[in-house]
Amino acid sequence: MKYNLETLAIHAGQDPEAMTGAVTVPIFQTSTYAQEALGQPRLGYEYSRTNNPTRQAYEQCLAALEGARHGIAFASGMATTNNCMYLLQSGDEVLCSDDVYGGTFRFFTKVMSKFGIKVHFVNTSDLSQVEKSLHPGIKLVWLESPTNPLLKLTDIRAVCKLAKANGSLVVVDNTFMSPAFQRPLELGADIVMHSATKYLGGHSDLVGGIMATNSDEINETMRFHQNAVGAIPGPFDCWLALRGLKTLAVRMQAHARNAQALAEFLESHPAVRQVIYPGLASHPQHALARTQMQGFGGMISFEVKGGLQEAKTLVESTKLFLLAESLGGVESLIEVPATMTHASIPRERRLEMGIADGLIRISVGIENFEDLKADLEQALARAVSKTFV
Ligand code: P1T
Repeated sequence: MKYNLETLAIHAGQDPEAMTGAVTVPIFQTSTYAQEALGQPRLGYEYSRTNNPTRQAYEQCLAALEGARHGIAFASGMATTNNCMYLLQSGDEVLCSDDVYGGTFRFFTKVMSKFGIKVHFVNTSDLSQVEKSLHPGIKLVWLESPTNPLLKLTDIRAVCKLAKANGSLVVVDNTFMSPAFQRPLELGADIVMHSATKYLGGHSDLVGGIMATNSDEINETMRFHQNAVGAIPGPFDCWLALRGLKTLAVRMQAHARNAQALAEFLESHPAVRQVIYPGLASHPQHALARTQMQGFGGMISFEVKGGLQEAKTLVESTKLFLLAESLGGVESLIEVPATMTHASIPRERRLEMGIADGLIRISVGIENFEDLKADLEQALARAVSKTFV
């Protein structure tokens, strides 16, 4: 029987526990497992870095949601990115979307460069640039779509075709969409990865990462490195993530409903210069968003009239929108990428890419829409002087 995402989120990998029938997967908070005899573990569990039943349930569930055969969990989104790099050899090259999470940019430029991996940052929204930049040395293409924080989209299916012809693997960071709204493996990607800290966990109470693939070969290599390198999540964090997954579909609908209405409100506000949200007709890739994604997500970026000072006043004036890094939790958050999540990108490069000093990013939570709108309304009034309105 083939089940739909909402059902898989609640049942995949989550049969009642064998001994007691517990309907919720228990937290197997153990580092090791007693063996029947020398070299004979009971059910294949030997040591929790290698395998743990709570982690396994979470990995199986996320894999099912992404339509994948395999899921592999890590201690954070960055640990997942790091482990994907173990698929490469020194001397290999990577083509990466130019607008990515600041930590991803920092990792590629400051860490991987020391190990002989060269990363080329390209506007992957422009297929001709991807085509021009691919060459036999590029072994891996790293896509973020929508990007963080400019919400640029990449035509994943088209880039996968180009990459395949070049013999390159494609990894898609699906953090902003979650499998509820976008399934990159179905579009041809080899690996889909997440910061599980965000929508998968959904409650801002854990840090985690996870990837999924249909390739047995990739699974074997990555699982070997999961154990050999050891950046694994603990059983309690896996349990929290699994608990989060159960409500992923309903949460994503609520995030997207609020975000669409807030984006429209912001776009019509006289103090707002520009709003970026894939669900707006004004988004340059709105048509692609409609075909590639099943929802537009909960992230909005916008600029208020004025500059950094107005942005600062605004983010310090909201009461429900908490001034904090991160995203994807049930509560609404607000931040300034230039000085927070993307501060690790040099200013000239940021400006060149369109991340203005005063750009504001909001992660729209699932609170009442009217309350969220009123909060932004009062903060906008405080931030932007009448001369700009
Ligand atoms: O924080 P961590 O779980 O290690 O995930 C890193 C990461 C990877 N990919 C994307 C698209 C991300 O947004 C992140 C983390 N991002 C934030 C903390 C942020 O506020 O944007």
